[in-house]
Amino acid sequence: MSTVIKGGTIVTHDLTYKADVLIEGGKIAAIGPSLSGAEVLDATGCYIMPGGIDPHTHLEMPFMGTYSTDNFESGTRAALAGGTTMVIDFALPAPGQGLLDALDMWHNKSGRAHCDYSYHMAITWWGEKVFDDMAKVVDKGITSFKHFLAYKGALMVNDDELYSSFQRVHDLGAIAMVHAENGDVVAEMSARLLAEGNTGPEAHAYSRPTQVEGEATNRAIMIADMAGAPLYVVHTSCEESHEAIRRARQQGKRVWGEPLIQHLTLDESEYFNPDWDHAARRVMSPPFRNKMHQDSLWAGLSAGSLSVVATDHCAFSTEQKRFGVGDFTKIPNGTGGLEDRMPMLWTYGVNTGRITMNEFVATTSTNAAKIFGMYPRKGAVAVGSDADLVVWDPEKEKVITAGAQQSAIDYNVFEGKSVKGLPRFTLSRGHVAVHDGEMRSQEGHGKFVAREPNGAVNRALSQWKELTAPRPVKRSGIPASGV
Ligand code: DUC
Ligand code: ZN
Ligand code: ZN
Ligand code: ZN
Repeated sequence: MSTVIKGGTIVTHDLTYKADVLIEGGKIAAIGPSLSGAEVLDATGCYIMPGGIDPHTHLEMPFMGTYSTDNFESGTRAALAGGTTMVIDFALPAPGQGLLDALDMWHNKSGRAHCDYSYHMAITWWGEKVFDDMAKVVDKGITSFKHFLAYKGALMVNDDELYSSFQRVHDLGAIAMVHAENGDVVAEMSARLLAEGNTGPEAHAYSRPTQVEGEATNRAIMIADMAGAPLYVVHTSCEESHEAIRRARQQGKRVWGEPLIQHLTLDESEYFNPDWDHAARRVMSPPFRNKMHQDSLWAGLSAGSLSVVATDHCAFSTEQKRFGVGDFTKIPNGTGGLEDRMPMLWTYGVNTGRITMNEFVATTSTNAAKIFGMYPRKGAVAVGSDADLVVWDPEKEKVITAGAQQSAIDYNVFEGKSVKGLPRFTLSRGHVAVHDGEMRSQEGHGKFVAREPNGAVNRALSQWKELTAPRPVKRSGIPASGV
């Protein structure tokens, strides 16, 4: 069956123009004036954009003694409701577990997905088995490897492991990713805060000041540079981290930064709410920051020094958050946002004039597709691309409430916020998954997307690697003076 989207204005990362879009077999078959098809979707007054790609989610993630509540079923349903048509989740091997085993576990979870998905592979321990498995994982289309510099004693890797893994990433033509917080310092600060009787959720923010993020970002960039690996820094939340990324990019290094919609629109005052549940529900790492840092992130999106807006969607119920009553270090870290990312960014970014519509498309979709090796199959409105599209109504409004959301948790960190700009239609490979807020998505419709290694950007980040590559020195004899 063919579908035509008529009467809208196409918005891509670089172009804005009026045209119809014809879809056949789940792909874009034609773009032009006066197209016809069996099913007609009216896009009058709307923008036709690539569906969103959220390259940072944790669905049904085993973490801090529990599992994040949104799984691939509810999480991808929430994604589609908000205009996002693809997620990239993180496969997390347990210590000692092989990467292919972990991959199987994630494939078992994702069968119920409503939209397409892929994974990044986390490197949570180091050894010969991991080294070998990394090549097999790349062959299966997983071309990005995530490293945690935080969560000491759990997910954290040390610098020697980080350097070894980054070298392997370079050799495989893959991309390194990093959660940049200094886990040793966070552990020390947390212990001290608890010992001093600071047990509430606000102490979570005190335990992770911006310096721990700035230090780890700088460190990861330098180690990636020595290994010659391109580096994607997840959840950049503050100026210190942004500054390191900005500087690296100016130097020609292949480094990308990813602010989250939560950090762009919610600030640290959330942790000082007298309601314990309110504050604990917003505990995530890194924590929310002050306005100065928020301004830095917004500036980075328009300047191009920050590339992708994601969510780190990792949703825990209030009941799960209460594991941390009396000890903030036991509050499961994570917040939701999949359904709200695009409406919130449109409302607070495009409607305020902070970013353009084209920058909106770049940062919610196209840049992620390019960085993670699936452009133009995803992230594009182009003939031959998957028909993962959102028909965006800039006049449609709503107030965000937990009661009306797709996510399975019992609250929403954006509760009460008004948004203007919502999907009229969300299409997953040509299938109408959402029509004016009404869900028509299908459980199990989502497919795994294998990704390409990113050869074009897989170069040593600077001259450093070439200059320091070991070269045996030929000497003619032992100096007489013994120098
Ligand atoms: N941060 C969170 O808040 N949750 C999941 C993992 C992470 O890094
Ligand atoms: Zn993280
Ligand atoms: Zn994360
Ligand atoms: Zn259909």
